[in-house]
Amino acid sequence: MAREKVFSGEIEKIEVLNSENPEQEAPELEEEEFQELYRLMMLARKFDEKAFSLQRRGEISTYAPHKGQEAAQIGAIYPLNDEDWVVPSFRETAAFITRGAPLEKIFRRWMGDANGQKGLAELNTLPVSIPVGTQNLHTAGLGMAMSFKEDNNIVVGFTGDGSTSEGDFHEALNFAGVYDAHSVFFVQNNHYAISMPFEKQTNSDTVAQKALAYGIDGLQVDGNDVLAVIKAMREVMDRARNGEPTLLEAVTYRLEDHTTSDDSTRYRDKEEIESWNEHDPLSRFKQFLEENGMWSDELADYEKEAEEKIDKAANKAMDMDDPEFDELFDYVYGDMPEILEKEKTDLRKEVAE
Ligand SMILES: Cc1ncc(C[n+]2csc(CCOP(=O)(O)OP(=O)(O)O)c2C)c(N)n1
Repeated sequence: MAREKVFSGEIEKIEVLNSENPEQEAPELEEEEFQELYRLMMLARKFDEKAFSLQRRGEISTYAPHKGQEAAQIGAIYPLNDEDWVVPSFRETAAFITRGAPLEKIFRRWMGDANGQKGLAELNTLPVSIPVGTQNLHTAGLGMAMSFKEDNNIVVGFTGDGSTSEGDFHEALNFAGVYDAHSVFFVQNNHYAISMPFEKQTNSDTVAQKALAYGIDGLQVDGNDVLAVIKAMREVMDRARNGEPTLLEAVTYRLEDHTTSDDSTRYRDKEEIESWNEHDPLSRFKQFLEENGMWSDELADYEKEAEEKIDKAANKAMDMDDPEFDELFDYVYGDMPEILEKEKTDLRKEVAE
């Protein structure tokens, strides 16, 4: 019986900070850019803390924290051009901040006001997708359009490890490969889909290797290392601009509960969280700045400044009038069914009261 090897593949991982491999260097950035990255990470962390407390006070009904995932999200957005597109899922607050969405609007969205999503088109950013994995089709579709138009732009779409078990994810990767989409599928593997650990989610060792089945590139990166993420992004963006899509897996960890409605102590132990706290993306990056002579008194003071900025934005959001609810109903059907029309009227009445 004749037998020959018809396929083989491997997946590489990019790391920069605390790497034992001295050959791995930081991406080329100006000193101010390194410092700006730290400020963005601190601002995103403070947003998270504030949103949590607003939820506890009843100003926000549910919030999905990103603590621990700042490096992944900020590193994915930072290297993009304004003309590139961003497709978020639901945990991407740090990404929205980096893309330049006004803080008060982000708060407003978490408060349930559709006005919080207005104006995103100017930032070439799609609205949040809550149904898990569906946004991967948007990432594929936008990337295919870029390929058909033969332009030089790319799209970065966020998705979680849990979403990689959804059919949409696989359809998206398949189409992206077949049509040379300018797409980067950015998976934040934060180790859990609510209470489902990664080991039970899939029998694959990595998410990135799933790319190989679709004939696209797969790469893994330390997602708690903002410099590694920027390096990986620069590499895969260059390829995506030329019609070579990538599945980029950022290995990270959700340091908080899944949402404010979750209690993660019921499915993971303290030791695990503590061990990931030691890889906190903020403290790792701070250490890098200190070791490379880029830490300053101003940066040390920024924590307070960030808190003030966030408080101001939250107050502004709470002062805003006229929340938009109609759009919850308006774009679901071409012709709105009666039952939905009634729900819309009822909600309007309830809100007015
Ligand atoms: C289609 C669909 N099924 C189930 C849910 C409920 N749900 C919300 S988040 C979530 C887990 C998603 O996990 P992952 O993709 O790893 O993203 P993470 O929450 O970790 O950021 C689930 C099952 C949903 N929103 N949509």
